[in-house]
Amino acid sequence: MAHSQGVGKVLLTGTVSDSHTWNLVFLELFVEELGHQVVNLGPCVPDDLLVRRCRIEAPDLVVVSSVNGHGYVDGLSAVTRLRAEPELAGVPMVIGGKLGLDGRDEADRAARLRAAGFDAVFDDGDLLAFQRFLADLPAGASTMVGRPA
Ligand code: B12
Repeated sequence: MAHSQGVGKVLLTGTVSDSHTWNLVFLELFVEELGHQVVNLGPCVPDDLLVRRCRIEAPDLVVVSSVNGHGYVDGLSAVTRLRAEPELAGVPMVIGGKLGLDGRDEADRAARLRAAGFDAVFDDGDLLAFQRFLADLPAGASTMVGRPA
């Protein structure tokens, strides 16, 4: 597999209601294989904890994974909370996995997730598209205040 240039630190997280873990293990290995450093917060991460860890870790990218069918609702809550913090408003953030239960209104829900602040939505967990997104992300893309040069 061709390695993209590392973007730096990737913060990987499950959503607040989602207890699945193998998706996170897989993604951690996948992203590391592409040359990036990964901080894996694990499953069932509340929005406040995500915000706290973003402040501490200063990630270059936040990756949200959800497969339990509540990804749209949980993801909307997480991105709204993160974007409300001025110093985190510019951190690139993506979501993917199996985001809904019924497969209805997927395009509409993905558009709402983007409108709320996600930079990309990978429903059905499109790993090739995700790999392309990582390769295209400029190093130090985040605009966090206080980030070392
Ligand atoms: C194992 C499993 C469990 C185990 C989890 C154990 C563990 N430690 O993780 C247990 C038994 C605990 C469990 C519980 C539940 N589960 Co479950 N589970 C599964 C199962 C069989 C496999 C999941 C797995 O580990 N896959 C292996 C990993 C590596 O693959 P993955 O999860 O698909 O992730 C891949 C992609 O989605 C993608 N991806 C994921 N996230 C992201 C993010 C980005 C950015 C990108 C690009 C890609 C990406 O990359 C991954 C690798 O390819 C699936 C069915 C299936 N065959 O997929 C159901 C499944 C995920 N579970 C399901 C459900 C509904 C539940 C429960 C709600 C059941 C219940 N009523 O209690 C609970 C969830 C409770 C909760 N609070 O979250 C549903 C979800 C339905 C949906 N989304 O439409 C599924 C699909 C089963 C089904 N067909 O109904 N589950």
